[in-house]
Amino acid sequence: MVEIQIDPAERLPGALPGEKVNAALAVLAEDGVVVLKNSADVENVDALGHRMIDDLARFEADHELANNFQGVRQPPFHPWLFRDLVYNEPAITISHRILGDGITLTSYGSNTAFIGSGFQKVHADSAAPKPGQGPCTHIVINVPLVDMTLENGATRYWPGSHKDGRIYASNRHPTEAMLVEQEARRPAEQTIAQRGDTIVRDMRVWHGGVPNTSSQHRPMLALVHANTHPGKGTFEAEEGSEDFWQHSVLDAAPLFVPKPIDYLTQGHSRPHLPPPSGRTDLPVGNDSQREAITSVDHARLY
Ligand SMILES: O=C(O)CCC(=O)C(=O)O
Repeated sequence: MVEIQIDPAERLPGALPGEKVNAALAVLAEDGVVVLKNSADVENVDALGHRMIDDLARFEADHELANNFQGVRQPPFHPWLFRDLVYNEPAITISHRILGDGITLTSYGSNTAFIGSGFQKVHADSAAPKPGQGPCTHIVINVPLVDMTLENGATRYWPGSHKDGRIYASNRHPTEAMLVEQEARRPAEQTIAQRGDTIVRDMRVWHGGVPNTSSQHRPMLALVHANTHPGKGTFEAEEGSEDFWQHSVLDAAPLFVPKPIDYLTQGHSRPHLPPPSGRTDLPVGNDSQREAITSVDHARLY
């Protein structure tokens, strides 16, 4: 996995030097994944990471830890919203260059490899773009909240698999034969990364969670950038945090929920709205939310 070192001064808006932007773009075009080393403040990572580990301990005292890899979500309210984690400037500079103007943050979720978790089915999170949709439609910024190691389940991915056009919106799982072919072309790697790093991934890349054999849960933020404006309400945030979800390049589409928000029982960060009456075949939410949600519908991948 290719790593690009980010100096603290380069974390400011627009401060990433052109040669590092170009290097990251070249790696994303070739591999589909790049790590921006030291691009976020470790103190903020640890503050949120400790809070999530505490939340998980409280939650699992009287709940089953199911829904592996979507995990238990991070608190979407102050003081747990950190600018350099949610709006990581080096990562935004790169996704903006690929996705173009008019990009939207459509989720504020997490993937947690629980202790003892197994393999997740290999999948891509998005399909090939249609003509006119640009080189790709979705990029995810993963922020590890603990160091990601072979033992605790650093995500497995197949470099270059985003160039294989045989993934469709209706079925984002490569077949066994496709995996054998891809493995021969370029074998799988794992996202070994440290606290303070951000992992930028073209969401067409084939990937999947792997077992966490360590004694600690492995939380990781998942921030989806889309090249569309899907309308408001693609993820839940608590009322009172409205001021936070503003950025000059990356629009955001939260549904603001009255306090106290029930963030621990959600799948990813999707709204908790009931389906329209009589319909059980559709994801929750209204029409525009459903459209946004189904375009990156992690829940259907399991
Ligand atoms: O948690 C992981 O390691 C991978 C999960 C993931 O990327 C996904 O569910 O799309």
